[in-house]
Amino acid sequence: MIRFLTAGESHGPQLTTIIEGVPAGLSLDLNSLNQQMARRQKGYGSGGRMKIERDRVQVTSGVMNGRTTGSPIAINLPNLDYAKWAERKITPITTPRPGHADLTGAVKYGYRELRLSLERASARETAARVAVGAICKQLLAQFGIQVGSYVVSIGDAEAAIPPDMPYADRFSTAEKNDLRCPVETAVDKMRQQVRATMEAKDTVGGVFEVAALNVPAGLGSHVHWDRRLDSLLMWSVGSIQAIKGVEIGTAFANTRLPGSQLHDEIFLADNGQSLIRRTNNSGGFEGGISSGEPIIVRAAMKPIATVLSPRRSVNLADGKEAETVYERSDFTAVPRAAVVGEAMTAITLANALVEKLGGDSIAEMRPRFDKLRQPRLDHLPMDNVEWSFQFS
Ligand code: EPS
Repeated sequence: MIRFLTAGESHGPQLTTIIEGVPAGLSLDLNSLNQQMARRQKGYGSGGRMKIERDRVQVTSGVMNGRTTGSPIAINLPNLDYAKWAERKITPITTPRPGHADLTGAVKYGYRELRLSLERASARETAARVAVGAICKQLLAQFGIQVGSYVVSIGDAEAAIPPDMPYADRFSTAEKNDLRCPVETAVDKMRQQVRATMEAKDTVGGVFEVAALNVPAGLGSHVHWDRRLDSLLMWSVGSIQAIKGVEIGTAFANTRLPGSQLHDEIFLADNGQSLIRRTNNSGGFEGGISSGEPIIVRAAMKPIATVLSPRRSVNLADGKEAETVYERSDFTAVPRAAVVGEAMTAITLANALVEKLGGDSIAEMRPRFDKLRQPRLDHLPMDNVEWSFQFS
């Protein structure tokens, strides 16, 4: 099982991560790992912090001579901003920001200084997730699986993505602009939305989409709630800071269609051997199991809680109603969050693949992958005889 833990405060010395369960023999390309880190740092609407950090992973365990050993992988990510904080006198924060973990964190842990909530709730931690996701992406790539993302909307500015636009084109266009917008003609509209937000001293949320391509059919399971892979994806992507809604495919819009029009009908192709779909309204899942179609995860990010214009709150130090005090932050983080969504999707899918294939090493996984059952007539023989339930 692939699992990971992160530690680290937003303005502390570093983020520390341990990843367990990555099979041995995966050759890790550190440059490509660092490219993933850089992708997360790019995004119009970021605050000053992204000009300070230059995220580069330091791998201190679990990788020898460029290959994973099967041992836990330890990763350090220094916070360059720490140098300033280490010598700073810290002004107390006693007025919780609505929408942030300031108040709820204090209720839960009894903090007498709200910065303690802020430091760990901060989305700085997503840098560690992207490092883990980058390793998982390299694992998935060994089996031809690709995970990409793009921003669907920021505030009211929406990219009208033609339904037949290939995913490769969506990814490559998104990669070329700092809004991660997949449709060139919508980039300016999104930029305008973010600019207006900055001018209004406000913050804005949005929706991003993650697509996983070439995922084999048969990952996940319908037999238990905690093995449904679609649910696990909703959980993992929903755990990203400020994500408040996740859907598989166009789940909410699908509620407006009758079942007869919604469900992806099954056809024969490949000389009558392969079972194929001509639509993917299911977003790549049936019964919590991957169908072999692209896996689509859409996430709604709320506007960031740190708003430049003061919000009404209560100063816990003197018990009086007061306005919030601004801390440097982002105006929007939707383009960057999409990259984090990719990471969480990659981690969840890599775990499902390892579960399906078993194996302590890539070499063991490969032949098992090649033998996976496919949605093909010759892989799915039916008994086709009358039978009866006999439970005892
Ligand atoms: C964040 C606030 C900002 C963001 C930060 C998340 O940091 P700061 O308070 O230092 O200006 O830039 O995100 C990151 C540091 C990052 O690496 O993504 C918050 O409060 O969540």
